[in-house]
Amino acid sequence: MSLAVDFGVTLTQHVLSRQSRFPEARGQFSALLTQIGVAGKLIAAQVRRAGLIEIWGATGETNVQGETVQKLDRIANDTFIDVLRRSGCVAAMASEEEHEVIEVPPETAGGYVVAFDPLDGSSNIDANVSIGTIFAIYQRRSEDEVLRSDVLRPGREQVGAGYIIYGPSTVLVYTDGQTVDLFTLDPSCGEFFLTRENIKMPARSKLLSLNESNEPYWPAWTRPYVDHVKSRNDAEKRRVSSRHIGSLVADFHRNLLMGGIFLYPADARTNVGKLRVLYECNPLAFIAEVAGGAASFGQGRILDIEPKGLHDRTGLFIGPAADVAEIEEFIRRYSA
Ligand code: FDP
Repeated sequence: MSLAVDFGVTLTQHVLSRQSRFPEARGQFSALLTQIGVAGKLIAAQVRRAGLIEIWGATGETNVQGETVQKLDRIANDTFIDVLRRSGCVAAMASEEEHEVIEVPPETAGGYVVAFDPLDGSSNIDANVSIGTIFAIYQRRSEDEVLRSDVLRPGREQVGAGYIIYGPSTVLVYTDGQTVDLFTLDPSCGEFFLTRENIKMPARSKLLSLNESNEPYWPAWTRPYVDHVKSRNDAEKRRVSSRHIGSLVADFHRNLLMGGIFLYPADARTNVGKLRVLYECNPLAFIAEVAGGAASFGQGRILDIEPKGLHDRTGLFIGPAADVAEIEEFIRRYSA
């Protein structure tokens, strides 16, 4: 009789089992996801110790977007870059924290390109609120030197995407374009185990996530849409509750599991929106679509945006497909 405890399937076992479905696969995608898991564990360890070793707070610098850089932003960025650079799987990276494309020397370059936000929701760090790393994976296009077109491409070309949330537990969610699967870190043995398979987004929203204090800057359709959602009443049994953390990745994760719509419209302050196409919107949009949901910039799919710059921004509406379609309808009606 075996006395081994069955902890279940690890992240590496799961990605390797997927790889066996593709006879031509060389194992590099599986290795890359395993390495992303390693980076996630290293970042999670730092996040957990942050208060103890005084790495809360700002570095005193601002990043390429003019935002305050938190010490943990810098640590997460450097950790992710270091692990992926040594992985042998990656030719180039784009990070929220870096001006330019990060190239990997040809001797150690691999077949993938990764765009990432090392620590999303960083204005929440000092309050011990959930934050996370978001990543998008593309197959390298160029053969010799890395080109900007390896990185500046529409999200529909992603071959994988995911995020790691550092919350009450550390979870890693990823899609390979077939299913969305969730792994939870067991801190006692330092391993991610599969805890939810083939996640599907609930068909209609029960939750509404947006920053309502931006109302003075909203485009004309937003207030009527929000009123319309709030007017779903008890008689319809579809009352909606407000849930907004202010960490996109954590808001998205909760909405994915529980059914919610997240909105961040392009508003009068910039006319282009706040959230970044390459490493925030694209990976979450890919996950949303594979889970049966949708993501729009108002006039079309997030995944069809052709980015011009590494740090391009957009409006984002992401959640159940019916709710995203309803927002697009409001936008059409108010711009006619
Ligand atoms: P943060 O500025 O704290 O890093 O894009 C980053 C982001 O957080 C998202 O995670 C979050 O949803 C959004 O910005 C919050 O912006 P507002 O404060 O303007 O609502």
